Amino acid sequence: MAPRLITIRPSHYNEKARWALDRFGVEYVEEPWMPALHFAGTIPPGLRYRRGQADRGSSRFSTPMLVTGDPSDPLLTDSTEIVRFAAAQGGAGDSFWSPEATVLDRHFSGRYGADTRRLVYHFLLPDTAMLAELAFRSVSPSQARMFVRLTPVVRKLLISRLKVTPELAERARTNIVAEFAQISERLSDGRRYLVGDHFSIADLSFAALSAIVIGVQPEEGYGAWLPALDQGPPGYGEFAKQLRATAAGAFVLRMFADERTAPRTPPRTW
Ligand SMILES: N[C@@H](CCC(=O)N[C@@H](CS)C(=O)NCC(=O)O)C(=O)O
Repeated sequence: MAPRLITIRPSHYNEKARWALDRFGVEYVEEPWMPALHFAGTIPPGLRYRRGQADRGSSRFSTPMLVTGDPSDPLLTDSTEIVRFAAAQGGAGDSFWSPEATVLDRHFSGRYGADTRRLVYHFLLPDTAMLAELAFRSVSPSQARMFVRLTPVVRKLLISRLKVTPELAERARTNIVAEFAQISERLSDGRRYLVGDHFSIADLSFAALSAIVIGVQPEEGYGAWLPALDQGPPGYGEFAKQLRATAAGAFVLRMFADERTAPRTPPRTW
């Protein structure tokens, strides 16, 4: 049986895993969820295989989770672990995991990924109609209807769990702008990739974890649906355009255009 990838469909950590599985040609079946409802998908394998670890920004039952079907390593519960699994299957060379690229991945997957998520939640959570569209474009109609009914509760839960306050969202915005300035500076010598002259985990990680603040569209390569820049709440589109105008923003879009193999499960039409 093909591995099962349990996701919060629009999430950037999930895009990181999906990108690697698609790129390295691993067959899998995605089981998409909306936030909070994902526990119905992740708790059974998490308990069964006694895996999963909470960290500052996620629970023990966070996504992505990959049920591999391999008795020696049946459940992978972290995006970088899933990239490792995919890269090993696809025979990625050592340059994909150079020490420098690995350190950058750890950095992007830590506070940076939490900052991009917090800011996007800050933009989107007040917009009930947008959340409904996101649900119907991400998961089955019955799950989306349940998400719509539960939106007030899920919104409260996310705000308190992920500390989506105006002050911390503002701090996240400042951090993201600083990160983009640093990456733009790194690219200013004309290099095509963040480390060396090959695509590595650093490029994949930075592009995937930045995609939600840049609003990368499915036709630009994102493996799920995100609101269009002129459709989402104003702050979302304006900030995305500001970032797209930087060298780091152009780099993210180029990584999706050149290095993102088509996703196995295309985004839904509504
Ligand atoms: N370190 C984890 C973080 C993943 C993460 O934060 N996942 C979020 C989606 S954006 C999640 O599933 N949150 C729900 C939860 O923690 O239960 C990874 O890289 O896989």
